Amino acid sequence: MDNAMFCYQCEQTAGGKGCVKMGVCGKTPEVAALQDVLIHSLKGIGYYGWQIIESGGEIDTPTYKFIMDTMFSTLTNVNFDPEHFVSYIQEANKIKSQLKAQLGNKAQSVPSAADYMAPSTKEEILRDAPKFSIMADESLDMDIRSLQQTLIYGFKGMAAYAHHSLILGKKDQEVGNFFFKGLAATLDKTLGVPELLGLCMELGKTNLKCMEMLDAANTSAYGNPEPNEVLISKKAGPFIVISGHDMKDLNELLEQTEGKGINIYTHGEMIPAHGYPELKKHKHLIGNFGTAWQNQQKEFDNLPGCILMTTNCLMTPRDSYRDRIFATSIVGFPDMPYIEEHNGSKDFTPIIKKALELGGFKEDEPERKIIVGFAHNAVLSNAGKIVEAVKAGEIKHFFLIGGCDGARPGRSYYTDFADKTPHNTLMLTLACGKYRFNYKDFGTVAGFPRLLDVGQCNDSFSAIRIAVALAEAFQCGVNDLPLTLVLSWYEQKAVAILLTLLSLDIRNIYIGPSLPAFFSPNVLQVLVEKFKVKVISTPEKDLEAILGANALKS
Ligand code: SF4
Ligand code: SF3
Repeated sequence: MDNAMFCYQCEQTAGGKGCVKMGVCGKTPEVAALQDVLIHSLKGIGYYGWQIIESGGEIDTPTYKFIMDTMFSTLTNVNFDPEHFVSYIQEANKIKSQLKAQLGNKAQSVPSAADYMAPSTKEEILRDAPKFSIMADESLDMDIRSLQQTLIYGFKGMAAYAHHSLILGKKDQEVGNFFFKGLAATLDKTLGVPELLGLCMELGKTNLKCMEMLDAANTSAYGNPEPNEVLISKKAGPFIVISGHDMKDLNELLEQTEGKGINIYTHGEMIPAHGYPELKKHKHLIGNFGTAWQNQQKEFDNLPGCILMTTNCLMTPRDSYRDRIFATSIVGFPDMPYIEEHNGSKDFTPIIKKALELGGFKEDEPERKIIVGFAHNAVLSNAGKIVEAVKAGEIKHFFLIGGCDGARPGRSYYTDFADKTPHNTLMLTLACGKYRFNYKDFGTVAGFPRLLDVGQCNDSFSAIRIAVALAEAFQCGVNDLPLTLVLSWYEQKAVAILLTLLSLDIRNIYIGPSLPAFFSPNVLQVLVEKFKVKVISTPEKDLEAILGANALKS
């Protein structure tokens, strides 16, 4: 195959336009091409699945699971292993044949793209792949392409949430059905800009439902998060660092390491685990190691313990820790040891053995701690106090500083922004962007820490729930609250969340550090004019615009 690839799905895309030779994330042209074929195959599955749903039929759980897992696997920094994608593509062929058989002779005007069957070997698939590259159809209107890709990326994000829910036994038919409807729509040449924009809003609404399901899945399995201090310094002894977003993997790992003299540290987006009663009850869930994903190569360098990657964000491992990093679930990297699931459970023995062999940290560091665990239940049990503090003028404004971190220098905006927020304001944080400033002491306001961490990107529902409850308490709309959303986007879960916020008609969202390359100028104009989306400028200018010139002095 030639070396061309095209991917512009994440914020760090090359030159702000698209990765064309090699992904900035480390994705190879081979993996990019296989992902293009997989996504194309999923569109065809979407077509047949939607026909079945429309004619009154149902989609079975294995097919639902396949869509969620495979879409999630194509998210940035999840899976770099060509072999995983070849087997997903082969499975997609089988599923499509089954759906065709299930539909029988009810199929109507089947678009030829829906009938695509990938060849069986990797070499043959790669020969086919250029036809399915994002830019393959040069005649496609740029706004249509932009909205089709926005839908696909929103689906990837929502697939991650649906995947996590399903792992904990929760599935939703409306959410599942919308995947088929939306994927089918990306093959429908009759849809114009208004229809595709409508589908993006429908995706946003469906994603809210999906995130609510995930919240219910997590809280019913592990209890409602409660404020808890987390150790962020090292303790002597063997250890395993668990990264990603999967609470079930963490729970199983905690159970299998109980009494074995191994400490478990969370990493990155796993830190909110320390708020869940059923997880924090394990004493050897000792603390959190390291910071956000983009620092992992430096932080894992020569680590005397093991790392388990349960989801994103994985970077190309350095040789100094290649022998001690493990993948599971939808994560993959060529030659990286992989922990399989058998009958709903996993055997972490190889990681446990290796962690004991490596011996761990030699001594304790001086203790440092931070607080996590302010999800909706913890915040809203204080709603009365918060409302009173706002009425008494003690809390003047709320900021939700949410989203992902990344390597771009422009991301220092969020730390500077947090530093410059006045003392009579309260900050809520979400996702991994908080690592840039969550170790700082921002003091208190009205008896609350000024920085309250709501959780992972997976907990965005919590933030929405808090905003809606505050709006009810003040008898106003969310847009009339003294609340500003300042978002940093990096990967496709942020796309799904942005669509959810827009579908709720939340205005004046600040977004950065740069805009998605897949938004065409016209699509961007709609976002700016209709939803008043704002691109970040400088913390001073933005804070002044939000609070007024005098507020900054307080
Ligand atoms: Fe480039 Fe991002 Fe695509 Fe990786 S995921 S290839 S960095 S656009
Ligand atoms: Fe972070 Fe990868 Fe998005 Fe879950 S872990 S927020 S970037």
